[in-house]
Amino acid sequence: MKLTNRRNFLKLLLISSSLLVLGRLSISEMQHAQNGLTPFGSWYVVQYSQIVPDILLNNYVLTVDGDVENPVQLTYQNLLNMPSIEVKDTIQCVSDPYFLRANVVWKGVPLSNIIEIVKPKPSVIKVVGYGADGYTADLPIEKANDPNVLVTYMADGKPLPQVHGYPVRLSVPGWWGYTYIKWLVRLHFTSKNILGYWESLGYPDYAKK
Ligand SMILES: Nc1nc2c(c(=O)[nH]1)N[C@H]1C(S)=C(S)[C@@H](COP(=O)(O)O)O[C@H]1N2
Ligand SMILES: [Mo]
Repeated sequence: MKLTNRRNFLKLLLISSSLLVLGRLSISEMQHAQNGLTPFGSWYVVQYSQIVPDILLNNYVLTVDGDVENPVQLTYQNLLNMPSIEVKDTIQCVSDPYFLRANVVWKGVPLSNIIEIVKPKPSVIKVVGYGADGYTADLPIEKANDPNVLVTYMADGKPLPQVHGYPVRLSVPGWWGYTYIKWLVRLHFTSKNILGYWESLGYPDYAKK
């Protein structure tokens, strides 16, 4: 092969192989890349046990109780009927070397709206959240009132993938991933200084990144 032919051949090879790579990206993945979002469903998974709860929508109930005037039990449909917002966010594990983070658009009900409904007593200092896997994390009441903290039921316009907390999780923009309780089933308002799972092991209770 002549040198120029060889160059052209190599060029062609390069072009066709990059086309192949492009061909593997779906349209939604390209849109994600444009938005700076992590391809849907391919972000990192961290959980403290082997259990991945399998929750049926019809059985789903979020219990909101504790030192409140008006405890409530919210079904999935109740949550869908409440005002919601979308927040673009980076979820990031506290032990992230570089890959335990993902850019996601969350959709859900601001926790502050639920706080208005249940009316915590003035003595309340914490909200302790429980996952169906037994996981817990706590939020100081000031952070719970942050309008971007969501009781989340969608990621990137789709229902949450099961490993990421289907059907409902908490998202806490600006704070470490361990506060983003997956498979969220209970929010307990308390006047005691209760610590969640990682918080009780020494991770910051005020989990600002
Ligand atoms: N129920 C439950 N929620 C949880 C956890 C868990 O073990 N159980 N792990 C937390 C931690 S440490 C992180 S970093 C994030 C990871 O969320 P992801 O798996 O959706 O990326 O979930 C948080 N929420
Ligand atoms: Mo984490």
